[in-house]
Amino acid sequence: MTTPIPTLRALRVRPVLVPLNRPVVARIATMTDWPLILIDMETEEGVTGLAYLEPYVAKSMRYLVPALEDMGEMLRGRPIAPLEFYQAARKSLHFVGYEGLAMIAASGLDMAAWDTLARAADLPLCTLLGGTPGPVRAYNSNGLWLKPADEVGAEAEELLAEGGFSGVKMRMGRATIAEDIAAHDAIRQAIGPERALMVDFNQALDLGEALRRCHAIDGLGFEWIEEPVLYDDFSGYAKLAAELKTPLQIGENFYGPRDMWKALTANACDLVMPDFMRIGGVTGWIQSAGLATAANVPISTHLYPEVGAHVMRASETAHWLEWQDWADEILVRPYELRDGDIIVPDAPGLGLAWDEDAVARHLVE
Ligand code: SMN
Ligand code: MG
Repeated sequence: MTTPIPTLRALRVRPVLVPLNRPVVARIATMTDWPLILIDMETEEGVTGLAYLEPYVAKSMRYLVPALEDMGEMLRGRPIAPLEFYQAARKSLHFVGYEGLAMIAASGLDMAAWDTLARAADLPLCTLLGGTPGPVRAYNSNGLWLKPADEVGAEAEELLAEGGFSGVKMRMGRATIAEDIAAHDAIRQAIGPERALMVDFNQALDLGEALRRCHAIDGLGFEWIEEPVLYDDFSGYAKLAAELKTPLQIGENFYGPRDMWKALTANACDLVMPDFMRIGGVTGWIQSAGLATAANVPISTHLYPEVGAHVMRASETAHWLEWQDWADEILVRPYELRDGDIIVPDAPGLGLAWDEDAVARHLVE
């Protein structure tokens, strides 16, 4: 062996809570702050890998932080091997849940392990995965929550201008279809006919209402319709996918690649967008990207734009990266945006560094 693989010494795990510039107002929840769990994977050799989790619910950090610390303890002294760590982490908690919090903790460990390995190899993560650093097409998902129609046009223009984006995502699920369509009309008026517009219902509807609303918006030229019904109602999704012209998008609530396989074999969607803390980190993503390639289904990312940018450079059916800036507050150098693309930096690993002053300000004691 020519390159020594570093050995895990300890995991440092810190919960922080950062303010959101534009509060999340969706049918699923309203959020003004955003929890982040910072994971530093320290090795005996001095290389430290960094990753974060964003588990939505601040209180959940009280359970996830000790779970991660236990995983670090369990793996202490072992050479950094992301797949083996992922399997050991999942096995350690499978009696109390193969999905949910257990999977989220394993995913955080996995992302840190991949960053550590890539830093030790002195390669960008995407290079280690078979790709190259470079641009990834992104849409801005940083707003257009459930606001009145007279407020969303100006916000859509702002969102496009934040990075020269060629796409934005709006949310639907207002009290009436008429209000949802009025919001769409205002946004389309503001962004013009060429830009991609995605719509996310955040699981707001029952199947009857989803059939009504999705048919009502089916001719509006949306890039995709996302999660109109409960995330695991694959038979409902199969019915919607069969009826609609607009591509149906799901996947942020797939817990592991097997969920994606079930959705694809049930014809429950046209597009997939796994989330890194639920799909199983980088390991789960790469396995899922293989499924998407085999099924010839476009794959997009959900949250985690930095990890997303790397894996998209190594995914054959890469579609759209979801961009938001929710972790920027604690990052020294958020990734650059150029003409609607996010740029993967030519730096070892993910190339992240914590802004320790900001971390100290937002640390949850
Ligand atoms: C979403 C993400 C994070 C918080 C609320 C809603 C949404 C998305 O489902 O796809 O961005
Ligand atoms: Mg969504």
